[in-house]
Amino acid sequence: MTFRFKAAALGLLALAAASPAGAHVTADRSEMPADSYVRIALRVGHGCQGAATTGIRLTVPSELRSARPMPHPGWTLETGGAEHAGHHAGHHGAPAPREIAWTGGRLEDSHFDEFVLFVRSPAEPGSVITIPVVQECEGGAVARWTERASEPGERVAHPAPLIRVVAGR
Ligand SMILES: [Cu+2]
Repeated sequence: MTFRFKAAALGLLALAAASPAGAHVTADRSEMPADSYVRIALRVGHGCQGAATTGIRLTVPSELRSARPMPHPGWTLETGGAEHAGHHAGHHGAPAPREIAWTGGRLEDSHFDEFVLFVRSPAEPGSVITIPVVQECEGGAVARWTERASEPGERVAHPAPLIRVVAGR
């Protein structure tokens, strides 16, 4: 990793930390230890410009060596595209899904909820993982939390949840 990229990543984390609590779709942690099994909750702080949330779809970053979604009462859980099976087989040989979706529920715009993953982090510290999330809402509205700033201090309208991989214990 180049210094420039590291600096950009640090700037991103500063931005993520500065966003107001409950805003957007964010991760409940800004760091995770390398080479560990880690729980990540994706926090949904509001709907799509007033519309209730009816679906959360995420792309599992290829850096994660496994990812298990927690079922969410009242929502249908689907996983797809076990693309990493060749390189990153999960525990007991189960492949990591490429995509995870919770759909068919209803989360009011004024309410808050968390959608939980249990993942195996990358073997080495130093990177920043992006988890792109698409939020679907009533009436066909969609919010894509998939952007990542390319320069320190750059503001993006719809940032993806970010987690820095740090040295393990
Ligand atoms: Cu927001």
